[in-house]
Amino acid sequence: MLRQDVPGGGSTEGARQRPKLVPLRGVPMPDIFLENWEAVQNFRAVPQDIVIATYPKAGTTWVQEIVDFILQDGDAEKCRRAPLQTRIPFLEFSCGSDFTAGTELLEQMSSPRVIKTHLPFQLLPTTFLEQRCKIIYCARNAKDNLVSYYHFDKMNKIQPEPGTWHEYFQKFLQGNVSYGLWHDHVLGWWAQKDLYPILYIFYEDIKEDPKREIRKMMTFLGRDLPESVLDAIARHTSFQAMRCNPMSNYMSVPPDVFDQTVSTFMRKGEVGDWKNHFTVAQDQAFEIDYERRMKGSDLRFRTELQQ
Ligand code: PPS
Repeated sequence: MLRQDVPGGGSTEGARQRPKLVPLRGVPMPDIFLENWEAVQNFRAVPQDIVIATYPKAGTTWVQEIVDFILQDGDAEKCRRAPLQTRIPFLEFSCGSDFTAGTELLEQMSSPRVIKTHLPFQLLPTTFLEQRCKIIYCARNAKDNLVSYYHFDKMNKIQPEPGTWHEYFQKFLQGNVSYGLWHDHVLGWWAQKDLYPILYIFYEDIKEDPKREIRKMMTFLGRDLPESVLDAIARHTSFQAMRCNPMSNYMSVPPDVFDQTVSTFMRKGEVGDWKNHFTVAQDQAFEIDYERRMKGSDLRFRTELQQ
């Protein structure tokens, strides 16, 4: 297996020790990611770089695939050239010496590079802002985001042990998960969206009308594709299509990293799955906390879509 064919490469042997969370300027981060932090901080962007930024589990993979399709003029064969994690490296990813760090993969790439990050705005290397790189930020409603993150942390061995659903629910509300509080993340990026070339989009909007949102991304990226190509991109990037596509479903990642027998990466892809997880008491606690943390902001989310 090629080193680059798994997130950053890697071996398939041995039991993996889950990382611990360590604060980085107040934001909890997996300790293994911090081993390469100097290279992340010193990363040199160029104006043609395109950044896809998200809180984890907010629709990153979906937007990555859409952006690659736009840049490849809707050519499905070209988008199958490599797994997504190789086509669009994960900036701050680092996982020991047998894995290729995100910064290393990016150094080997030619322009235009597309870069994935989960960093909150205040931790994004300023080079991206200085170079006025285009940034697409995708946000997802907190309830579904939490549910998706819980299932992911169960299967992803390079995340801390999530514990029970009840324990994870508390951790999420306390911001005691990788990348910290969801609320700080979405608000932090929202506050900057008019100061830099940032397109702020929502998972629920893509779900509601994929073609409309694909067109929005295309226009933001300065491309112009015919309607028939937009239709094809919407088809190729549907949940069903991406779930069956080995270049986008992360099945190329060895099971000691992503144990997809526990939960598949492409799990449900729905709006409103939180209703199958939240108890009434949890929902009440969540709403009280949400109101307090989001107070004063005009940022609005939808936790369900009209049928
Ligand atoms: S990661 O690990 O942070 O990059 O994960 P991320 O890609 O942000 O989020 C994964 C969730 O997005 C869902 N997903 C999709 N939903 C709808 N349509 C498409 N095409 C799609 N691709 C990925 C994926 O299923 C995860 O959500 P859940 O709710 O867990 O299913």
